Amino acid sequence: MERKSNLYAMDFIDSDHLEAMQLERMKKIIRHTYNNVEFYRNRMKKYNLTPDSVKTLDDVEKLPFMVKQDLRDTYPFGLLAVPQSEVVRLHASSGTTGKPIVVAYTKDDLKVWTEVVHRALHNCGLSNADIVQVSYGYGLFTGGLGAHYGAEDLGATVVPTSGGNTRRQIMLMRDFGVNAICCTPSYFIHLIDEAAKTGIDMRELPIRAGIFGAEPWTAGMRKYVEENAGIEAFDIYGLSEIIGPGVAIECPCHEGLHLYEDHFYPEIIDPDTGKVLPDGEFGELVLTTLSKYAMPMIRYRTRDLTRIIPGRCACGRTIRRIDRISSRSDDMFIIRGVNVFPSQIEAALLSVAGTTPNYMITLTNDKGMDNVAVEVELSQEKFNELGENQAAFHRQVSAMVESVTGIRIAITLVAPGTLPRSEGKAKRVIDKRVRD
Ligand code: DLL
Repeated sequence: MERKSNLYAMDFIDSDHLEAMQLERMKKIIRHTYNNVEFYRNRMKKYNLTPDSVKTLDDVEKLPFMVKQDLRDTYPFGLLAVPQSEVVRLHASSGTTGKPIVVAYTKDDLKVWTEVVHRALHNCGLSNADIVQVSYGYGLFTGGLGAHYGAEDLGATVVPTSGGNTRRQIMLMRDFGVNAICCTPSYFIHLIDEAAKTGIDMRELPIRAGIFGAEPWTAGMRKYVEENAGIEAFDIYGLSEIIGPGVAIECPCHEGLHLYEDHFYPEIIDPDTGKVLPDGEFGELVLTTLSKYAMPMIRYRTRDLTRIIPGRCACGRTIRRIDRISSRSDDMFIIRGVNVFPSQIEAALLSVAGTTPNYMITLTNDKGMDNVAVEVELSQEKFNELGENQAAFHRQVSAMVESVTGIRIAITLVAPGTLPRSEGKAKRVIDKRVRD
């Protein structure tokens, strides 16, 4: 009981105490990383920095950024800051070249992760009285296990369905009287549609909350799920590099996402210049992990665009809020919770002989759910060879794209010379998504 009230009290900490805690943790994690990660030490040296260069929180601005490419360059364990014997868990998320990026956790790191997800779910009004279905994928993706341990720590009854097998998910929701679900917003829309097909109206089930994240979603989508399922939808944010889900979450005021600043130090920068921007201005979110020791991230550029919302939330929590994340400053897009880079699609297409580098990716959205379609030109030879009999080749290309990206993508094979050519940089992605 006491642990719990201390835990929740952190959300209401006054800013002096918070900053003192952040600085102490910041200094410790920088020293730890400097001492244990050669890659990071070399980078600091390049800028004539040592751990002693950081004496105040503002000094953090002197430190170099870390980026996703750093994780790729050091794949798989080059950023480990503890001996492998202290690592108890690995997760991974998809990368541009087929190689994932890998993240590692010590036992204590997992406790931090569990704590933030526990706080996040409590923040949404959930408690040990609730039955929580976790339909984020379990496995290398951080969604499933991250939500799972946090919900268990809260004392909720967890139904670990993972993703997929949609009809069974609906049956269990109904039979177990599930009150809350954790999944991607696009999967929840699919659940609503499938339920309707079997004659089940979600509004009549006991489910009252959805903890949705892992991909951008809009106000329109919120309205749709709230109306069609009779639930309250909460936006949860996170990324593997930082910890997984639980970096930030909405409270019942739904005026932005409270960021767990005692564990993740946020900055907003101008993505072009790298300059730190004041609260209220939109830019790229940069995070420093203050209490994660296996693979700390120092000034990690998330590529997610948002702002720190100035002022205090009506719920009384003092930890600051970020705005809903609506877009990214790189070309990664997220389809059904899966991170996809155009270069992955390109690599998959070109690994099948008979396709050409002339392809076009089109992103659309429907009911707030993102979709991707790909057109690719065949080589003249292949085109002639196949004639009307494209089906088998089409299956081959589709299977390759699915195996590289992890999602099924609609592929259209087109005749040579069909797609528009560009005189400058090729425009490979047409984004027709409507954002509200
Ligand atoms: O998606 C972790 C997660 C799991 C978050 C479950 C929330 C719920 P990654 O696969 O590494 O980790 O993808 C991280 O997903 O940089 C954002 O671009 C995007 N993202 C995550 N949550 C949200 C959100 C997980 N609520 C990347 N809104 C991040 C918008 C989000 N984008």
